[in-house]
Amino acid sequence: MKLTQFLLKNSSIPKQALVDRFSKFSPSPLSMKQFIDFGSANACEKTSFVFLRQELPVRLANIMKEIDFLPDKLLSTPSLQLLQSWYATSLMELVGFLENDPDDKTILKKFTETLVNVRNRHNNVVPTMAQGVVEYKEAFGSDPVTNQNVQYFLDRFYMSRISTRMLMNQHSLIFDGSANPAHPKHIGTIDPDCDVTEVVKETDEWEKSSRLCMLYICSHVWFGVILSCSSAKAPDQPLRIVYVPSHLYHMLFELFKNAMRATVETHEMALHLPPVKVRVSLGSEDLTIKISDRGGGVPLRKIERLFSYMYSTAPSPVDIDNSRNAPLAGFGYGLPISRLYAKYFQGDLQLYSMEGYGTSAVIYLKALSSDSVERLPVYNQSAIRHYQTSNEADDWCMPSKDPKKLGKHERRSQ
Ligand code: W6P
Repeated sequence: MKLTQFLLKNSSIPKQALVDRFSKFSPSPLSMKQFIDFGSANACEKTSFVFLRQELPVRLANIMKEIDFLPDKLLSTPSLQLLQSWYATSLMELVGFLENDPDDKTILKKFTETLVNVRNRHNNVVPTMAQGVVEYKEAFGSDPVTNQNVQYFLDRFYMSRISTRMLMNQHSLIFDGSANPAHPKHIGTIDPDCDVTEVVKETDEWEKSSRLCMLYICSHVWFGVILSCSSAKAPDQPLRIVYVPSHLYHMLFELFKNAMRATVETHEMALHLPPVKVRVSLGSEDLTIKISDRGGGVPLRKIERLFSYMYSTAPSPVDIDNSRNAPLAGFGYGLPISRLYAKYFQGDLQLYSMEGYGTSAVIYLKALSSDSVERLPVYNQSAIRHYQTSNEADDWCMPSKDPKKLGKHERRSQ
């Protein structure tokens, strides 16, 4: 009997033993070069299989350990129970391949099928987790400390998910035997010559033709996107990097959506909307994309919230009542997850806003494939410390809400 079947049938072997065993390994981040090597001339399905049957359980087990640190009241929600069962099942299915012969072609085929199964099983992880957070928030509220913990966890949890999906997609796309006819040069999801400017144009086209065309037509207002490119070394050349176009598209789409929404909402009566300006620049280290709108901006105090998982799920009734005055309510997970995509290969996504004027969203990507290495969470003592010490009081003074109390120097107990 195979180990998987054995484990599935014998609850006497606790799955916890597997989680413990594989969480002791640190995940091994791959560079773009390694991703490309797995799928190039020297592509070897056997090597990829031997790597993944160990690495995927390691990445799953590392994050499963962190799930255990969530508040009990969140863990006990049906959403989190379901989600944990998906992780446990997938871990067991993958571990089942550890004792198989890598030279057996049928095993390799079965492994690819399993990867597709695992990926599909986890398709709804993001909304399921979000549902759990909503349920928790409705029942127990959302204090700053919980928000901070949930933020720390979900950034790591979703980053882990992005990474395992990347691994599974690469293997299944490269070794399913058929090249990508639309993009013969792509290696799985990676474009070794990703023309960033082209992806910007595609995103803009899509955004205009779908979501906002109603607005354009109804209000007879036109607004455009002005795109400029610059490269220090090779002016007028396409700006190319090794990248995953779908990740770039995801980030750009989210930022365009927000920029256009802000523009339309702050210029409702205007005949001409100020254009969204995009600048792409390739330097020796960074490929930077700046998307600037004149949509009225966001006060600094509220910027962090745009990235908050807890404050952006299910707007409270107050937000709904104020929705006319709160154009930026209900952002969902778009921004925080876009930032994770940027960070996944050592980039970043930042917002610079001037309240009363507009906002610039900047995506930083690594220009060199040798710098593009996966950024992965690891379950270790420092991670544990994060979950255990965040109940301490803040070490910065609270500004007094009531100026009359100034000078009384009350000590607030936290
Ligand atoms: C805004 C708020 C925002 C978020 C992200 C990107 C652009 C913008 N513009 O007003």
